[in-house]
Amino acid sequence: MIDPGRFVDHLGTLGVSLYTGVPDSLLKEFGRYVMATVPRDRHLIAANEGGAVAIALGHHLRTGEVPLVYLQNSGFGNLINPLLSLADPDVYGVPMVVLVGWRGQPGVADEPQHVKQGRVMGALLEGLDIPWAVLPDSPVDADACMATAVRVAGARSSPYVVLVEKGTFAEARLDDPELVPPSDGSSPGGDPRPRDEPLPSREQALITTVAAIGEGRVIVSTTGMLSRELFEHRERSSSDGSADFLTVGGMGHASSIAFGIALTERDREVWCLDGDGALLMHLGGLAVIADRAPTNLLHVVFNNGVHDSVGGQPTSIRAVDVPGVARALGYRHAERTSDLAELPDRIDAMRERGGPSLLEIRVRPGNRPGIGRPTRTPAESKQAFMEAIQ
Ligand SMILES: Cc1ncc(C[n+]2csc(CCOP(=O)(O)OP(=O)(O)O)c2C)c(N)n1
Repeated sequence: MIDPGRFVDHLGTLGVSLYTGVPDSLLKEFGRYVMATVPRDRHLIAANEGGAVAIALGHHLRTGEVPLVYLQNSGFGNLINPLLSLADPDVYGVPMVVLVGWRGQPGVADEPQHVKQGRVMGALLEGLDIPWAVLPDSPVDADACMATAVRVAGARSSPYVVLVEKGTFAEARLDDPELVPPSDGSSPGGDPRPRDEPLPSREQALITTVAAIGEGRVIVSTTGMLSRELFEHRERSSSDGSADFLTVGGMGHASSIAFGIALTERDREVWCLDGDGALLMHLGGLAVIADRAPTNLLHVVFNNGVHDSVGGQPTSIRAVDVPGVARALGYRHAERTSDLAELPDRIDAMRERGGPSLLEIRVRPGNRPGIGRPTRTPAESKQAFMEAIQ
């Protein structure tokens, strides 16, 4: 296993001076070390993976240095566009190392949404004509691998992808007094919320919301823990979850999926249950929703300020007025609460006024350990969903 501290320190000696990406559970310990030690202006959590490539590209244009982009392979599709049409040696030729958490690696059990992406990674990289390697899990070999990655990226003026298998990184040791704190004295990691604001958990807020929404409505839930909590809640309470569409992959697209349904589902409410990281990832979709203004589209954002599902890394939502953004993009109504007691009334008000309408619920980061995972296959869930909403 590799000590994240050793790994990041070594990257520093290789001249890597900027880190940007979207967090991944396989890279959680690497990310924890980066968050704790790299100054805020040298570590940016991007809204989506393509944005990370663009930030890295801009950094290179200004400094000539080799930046590092990190992500989970689910997000690889998001970065192919700027990678091929900007950074590639056939276009501008911009060196960068791209560290990719390899979910769904063949031979390693994983959830259905990761299996195909994991299986095609090698072939995909070959097809894209991008040099790549798998990070060895011995520290010395890993150092050599990263030295090659930085050298080849620089020599070819090209991105270089390094795939990271499950269990490669050991726990980050952050109690070392030698650790350099971020230069402005603030840690970008951790819970970004004021400590004195009492907030419900996402799971409590979700259960209260679903009860207030009631039976017979269409629900589209976002990627990550929230969909698992919804699934588990349905199982536990024996309530029918057939009209729930769990967006297990495609992070950031739950609201557009709900929109696609709402466009031809005029008689039934369509509820999107979203996360703040997901909302930011493809925020432009809200303008498209607002432009057509389906009155049955009702959007609830569970805002914990972090990418809770992959380790709790902060999103950039902290200073964002979410209802204000929704209204500015054309939603007819948008509000905020963190009070579960008033949630039923808020939900009723949304349906009475009609959509597109957004409710931001402020919740605290964190989840209960051991939350269940969908037991039906995605294909079975799709079938049940389509039958339920006919
Ligand atoms: C395109 C893409 N990028 C990254 C991921 C990995 N991932 C899964 S859930 C998640 C965090 C979601 O954060 P948020 O929407 O704020 O919801 P929370 O987990 O905090 O409830 C991430 C980064 C993914 N599945 N797809």
